Amino acid sequence: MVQAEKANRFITFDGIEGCGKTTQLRLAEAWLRARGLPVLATAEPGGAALGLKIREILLNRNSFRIGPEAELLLFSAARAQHVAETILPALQSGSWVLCDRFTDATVAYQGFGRGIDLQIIQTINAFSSQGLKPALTVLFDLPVETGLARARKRASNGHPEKAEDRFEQEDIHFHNLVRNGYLRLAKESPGRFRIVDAVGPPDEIEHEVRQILETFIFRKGESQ
Ligand code: Z5A
Repeated sequence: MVQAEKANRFITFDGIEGCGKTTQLRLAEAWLRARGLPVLATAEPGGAALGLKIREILLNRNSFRIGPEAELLLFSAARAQHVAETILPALQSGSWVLCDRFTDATVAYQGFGRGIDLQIIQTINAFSSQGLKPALTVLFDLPVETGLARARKRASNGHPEKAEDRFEQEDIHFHNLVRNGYLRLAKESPGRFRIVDAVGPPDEIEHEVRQILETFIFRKGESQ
């Protein structure tokens, strides 16, 4: 297992569809690099060759039927490889790791969204992540209608790889269950979560994210 001090460098960005976390993760990566920190930016599902293959299966709306249990195990298999092959080696080498979604997404989508028993998910999450937990999670929160509208606008703006996927086809009720699930997780772990209001313009949100990272990374004196 990675040393505790190095695991403190594991930061996740999460939230509902279209919340802007991917945009903000890229901005944060560039900002931290410019400040001289070694950074790995990665994403789930994906982040390793196996994960990318599983991602194709999971997100393709034309694919065969995938039930909730199989969906949970596919996300978890992708994570197991991602953690072993990509995240832990980067932490061991002293990098800061910024990860777009992690175990909280499984609790929010497969647990609160699909209704799978949360205890089972916690057990599988602990196994697939080798017990690795984010030291900091930035949760981008906004109404589901706003997030889905952004995702659809992007799909219609020439990003076929982002065309409406299996999750975007779910109804508003499903996405509200997921959003409320994230908010409940944040309430249960206030020391780890920072909630960012994701409704405003990207530059305002970027400013807030920088303040969060500034406090977490630099004021703790852990930048070396
Ligand atoms: N999933 C799961 O069920 N269980 C799991 O364990 C894991 C994942 C790990 C991953 O799909 C799906 O897998 C996800 C949950 C599920 N599905 N859903 N829903 P993905 O990786 O393809 O998609 P995503 O994770 O949902 O993220 P995304 O599509 O990349 O979107 P985003 O990160 O939330 O936002 P974005 O890409 O930064 O921005 C979206 C658009 O909005 C884009 O055109 C931006 O230019 C625009 N944008 C960004 N910020 C703003 C602001 N502030 N104002 C206006 N417009 C903005």
